[in-house]
Amino acid sequence: MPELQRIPVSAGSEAVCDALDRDGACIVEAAVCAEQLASLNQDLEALVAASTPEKRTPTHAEMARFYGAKTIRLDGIPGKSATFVDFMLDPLMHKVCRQTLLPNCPDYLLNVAQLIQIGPGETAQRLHRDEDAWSNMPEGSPDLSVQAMIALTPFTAENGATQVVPGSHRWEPGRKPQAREIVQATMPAGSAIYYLGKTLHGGGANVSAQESRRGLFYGYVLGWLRTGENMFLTVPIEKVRGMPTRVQELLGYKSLGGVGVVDVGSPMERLR
Ligand SMILES: O=C(O)CCC(=O)C(=O)O
Ligand SMILES: [Fe+2]
Repeated sequence: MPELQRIPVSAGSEAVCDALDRDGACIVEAAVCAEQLASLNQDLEALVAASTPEKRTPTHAEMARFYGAKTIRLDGIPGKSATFVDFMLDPLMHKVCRQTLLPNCPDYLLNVAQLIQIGPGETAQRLHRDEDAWSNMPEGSPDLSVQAMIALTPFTAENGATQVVPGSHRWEPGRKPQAREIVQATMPAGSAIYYLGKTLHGGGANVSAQESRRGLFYGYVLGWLRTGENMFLTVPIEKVRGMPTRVQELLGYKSLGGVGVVDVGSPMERLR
């Protein structure tokens, strides 16, 4: 039975990078301190309470299934939690990004920062690689992304702890995991699972009667995974609203699967 290495945050980035290199994932114990944990939950509590899975705007059925029927997702967390903005400067993730991403880019960018609350009755998310968001990358491409899922509430086998397939970051294309190769990232609130964009994983099923599992999912990508010009800032949105649909799409207001989303759905909603 494979296992995820559990690394105390005090062990530092080398231990984390070694585990990521070997297993593609590891658990960092107490990745956020008790005060930050309380404060992250406090910043986001009211927004979660005001949200439901139906409030999202996925572009098509497959994305809706991927995001979950009983799962609340809030994106754009830096605009919603001042604590998260502070936490973005926490050195551990940056040391990991330096080692994993900087060999292939001059700097990296925040790729996603999303609260994911899996409610009772949710089924397991399909196992996937986050890098598959950029489909058609040639085999042997460098690591495109690094991410962490911080447990904001305890992650248990019953409430939907993330499922992970250790070692799958090195698998040949098409290899399917056996049940015995899948482990769950059970951990107390405040711990986090770090994983590479090439590692197979997915949200777990929540079979509990009434316990929601709340996680904060964030990560970084190679900084050149973007357009040359930043059209969102160079072309005022009020002008974009009056442009032909195809032009709006070409300016970036069309999401491609999970890439370029707003409220985990189409940015076109912002133009209506
Ligand atoms: O909720 C989780 O545990 C994982 C979610 C995930 O992998 C994703 O949405 O890409
Ligand atoms: Fe994922």
